[in-house]
Amino acid sequence: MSLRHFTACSWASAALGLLLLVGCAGTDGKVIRVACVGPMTGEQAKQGKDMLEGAQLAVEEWNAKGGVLGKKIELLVGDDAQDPKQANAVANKMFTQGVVVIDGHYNSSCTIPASEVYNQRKMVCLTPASTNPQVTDRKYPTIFRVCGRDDQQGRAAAQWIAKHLPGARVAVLDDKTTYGQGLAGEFTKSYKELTGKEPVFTGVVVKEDQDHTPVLTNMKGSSPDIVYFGGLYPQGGLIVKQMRQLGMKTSFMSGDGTYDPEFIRIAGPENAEGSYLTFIPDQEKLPTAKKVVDAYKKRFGEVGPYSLYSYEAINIALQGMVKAGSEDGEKVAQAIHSMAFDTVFGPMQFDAKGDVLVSPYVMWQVQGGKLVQLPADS
Ligand code: ABU
Repeated sequence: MSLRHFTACSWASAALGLLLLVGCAGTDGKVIRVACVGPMTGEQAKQGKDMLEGAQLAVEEWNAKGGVLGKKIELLVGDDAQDPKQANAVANKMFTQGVVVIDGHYNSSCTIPASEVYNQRKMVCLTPASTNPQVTDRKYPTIFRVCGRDDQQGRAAAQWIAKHLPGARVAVLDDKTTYGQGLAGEFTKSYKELTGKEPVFTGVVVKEDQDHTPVLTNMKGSSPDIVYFGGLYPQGGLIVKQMRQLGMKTSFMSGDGTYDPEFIRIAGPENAEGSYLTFIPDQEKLPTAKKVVDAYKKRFGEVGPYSLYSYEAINIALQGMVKAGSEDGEKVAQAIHSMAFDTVFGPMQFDAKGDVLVSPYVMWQVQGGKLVQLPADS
């Protein structure tokens, strides 16, 4: 497999220590280019690495079987640095490179603007991780989402609180990002519907800040029993750490963007203990995933939250290409819409918007310094 990496502005050494080799020319027609695009550098680089490893595994498997349409698959890597403008630039750069399939992005705030480019250029894009509803609500025919949506996971969190902590005083924080604000909004909407109550406090953290104690001090004055956070693990970890430094015993709940062992490391295991996070059921325990999980661990080590979604984003796109018998983005997308896929997550099909038909969310909790899936009835 040939692996290439660029940033939008300049060729540079890659996040994973890979060297850049690509010029500005498109493919010579002898290979099919696909790209994994996400935050390969910066505080979310762990997510980019997870996505890339999943994509690498899938491409290696396809190439071992002879590739697609008689051609080898070439995997390019794009770093959007979690920045919407950079995401847009990388999207355009991928088009000029002759890339026909995008596995990305991670951040909804990147996938949404970049998918304007992919839609215009008729490139197939499957995001493995962007959960904001807008990604697919625009109904662009070549844009797909392999994971679930924030209206689903926000509601799952609110249902859990309504059932298990009915008398709790609930605060809501978000990080003002497309994802964080959207998720907190979906949670709040469902929480109000289900309980008839308002949050006792709402506030925002500035993603770029390291010190969230001003807003947490304000929140402390409302004496919340639990805070729901719309945002990602770097900020989630700091919020929990700083709540404990302020002497707050307030429980913490968040979503898939905080679901990562890095959350526990940043917060500190004692501080994170008991925190709740919504995510899918344990993917490593799925019988359908065993072979791929074993291969992934042997090749890369621990499976990340979105490693396998990235793996399947590539597989689905290439199966669509085989069925279409063409690299044409519109034809591949039509094929994907018409197909049922056997994936590591089980059977997968897409609705007219490009969302998966089934996307379960369950509650996880930090117990003994690890993420543990709670039983369905707990
Ligand atoms: N769903 C978590 C990844 C972040 C995002 O959707 O923006």
